[in-house]
Amino acid sequence: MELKVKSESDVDSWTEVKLIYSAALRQIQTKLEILNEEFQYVHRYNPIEHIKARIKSPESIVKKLKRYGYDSTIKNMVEYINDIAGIRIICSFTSDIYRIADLLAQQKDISVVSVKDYITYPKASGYKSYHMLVTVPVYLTDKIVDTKVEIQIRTVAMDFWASLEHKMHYKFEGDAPQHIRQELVECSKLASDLDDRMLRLNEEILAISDDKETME
Ligand code: 0O2
Repeated sequence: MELKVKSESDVDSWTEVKLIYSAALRQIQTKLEILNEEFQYVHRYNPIEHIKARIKSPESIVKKLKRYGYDSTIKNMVEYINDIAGIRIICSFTSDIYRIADLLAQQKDISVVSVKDYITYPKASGYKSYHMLVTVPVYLTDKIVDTKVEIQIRTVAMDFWASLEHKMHYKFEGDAPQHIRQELVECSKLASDLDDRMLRLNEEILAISDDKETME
């Protein structure tokens, strides 16, 4: 599977597209690292466990374009594929997810295009995650390109669940046995319960350490 190359310059365009999306990813990644460091300094903890960034492979882009009914051209991929540049932020607690999303949305050079809150409104499969589609300006020698980046923010438990469900989806090509799907829905509930309990425990631990500090 290959992107249709209409002219020699399309090859250059793909290289340029990759360069621009990589630059956009790096910018968001740096912003997140700065926010995380500042958080550590001010609040003495890191809301971000880790970050994964990737550029979607040409094969996956072509597959998605096909699914959407578009020809595999550079123009179509830039216009219709929102997750060429994707970044996944893994947080410890659900409250951190909304905090990070707000902090990103407040940044002057980031424009939020759309938000999908699959945490408040989980998918029927049990999928939970917070998705933001943003644009960030990439400054090139002769132009500024507002570049789309898809940001997924989730807890460690949500990520663990999503990885297994993703594996299942590919293994059974979307036609998984009912009992496995059902078991996954139940696991998603268990993961949510774990997230809620860990959040409550963390708040209790913080409150106790705050009390201790005031007494000292
Ligand atoms: P892959 O293989 O991970 O790249 P859009 O990107 O907006 O055009 P969509 O599907 O409407 O398309 O966007 P949405 O709902 O925000 O989902 C985008 C990505 O979230 C998906 O990318 C998955 O990575 C992830 N995702 C969404 N739903 C599920 C789910 O039920 N289970 C799991 N495990 N992941 C999910 P892709 O391109 O579909 O797949």
